[in-house]
Amino acid sequence: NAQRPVLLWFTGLSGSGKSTIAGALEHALFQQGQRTYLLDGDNVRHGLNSDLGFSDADRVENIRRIGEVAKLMVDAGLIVLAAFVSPFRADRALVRSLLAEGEFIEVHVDTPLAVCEARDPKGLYKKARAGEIKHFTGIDSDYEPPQQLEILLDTGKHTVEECVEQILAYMSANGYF
Ligand code: GGZ
Repeated sequence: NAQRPVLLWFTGLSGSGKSTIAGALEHALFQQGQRTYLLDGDNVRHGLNSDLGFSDADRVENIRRIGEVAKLMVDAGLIVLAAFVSPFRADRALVRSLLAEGEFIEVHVDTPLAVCEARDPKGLYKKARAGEIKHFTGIDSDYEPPQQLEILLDTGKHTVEECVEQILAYMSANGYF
């Protein structure tokens, strides 16, 4: 029952639940004995990409580097989970193109802006509305929803646990474990 290495790419707005769902999925995979690694802003933007901000050009470079690192981890045999806003379609397509067929699963955490803004767990939307943060995704910077995707998570209708179950079902049905 060996695992098949893959990159699960979570895209969605700030506050959409990407990291929460990816973290819960990683926990479930760990319980099954799978070897995983979770890449997110907390372990990438403070280190590898600490020289990058949130201009369009910096986001492009952020995603490019993460894609290259994730590819190395997939080559090492891991199930890699990446949770980044990754607002631009072309950047997600570039990461997809780095990986072999079936090694990239794009997951859209499709939480409406109004819901993310109402949650505002870090108070960032409030600051963005006040003009204290510039280029904030959904406010004054674009988010391009996926057209090419493997999994759509309707977080308005489903709990975190149900979203995790949906992803596990996809992975099982497609022979990842
Ligand atoms: C979007 C921003 C911004 C701006 C800071 N726009 O909810 P969070 O806090 O924890 O997740 C967001 C995170 C986005 O970093 P990513 O590396 O995922 O972005 S990208 O893929 O676009 O490169 C948010 C915080 O950083 N944050 N400023 N202007 N999110």
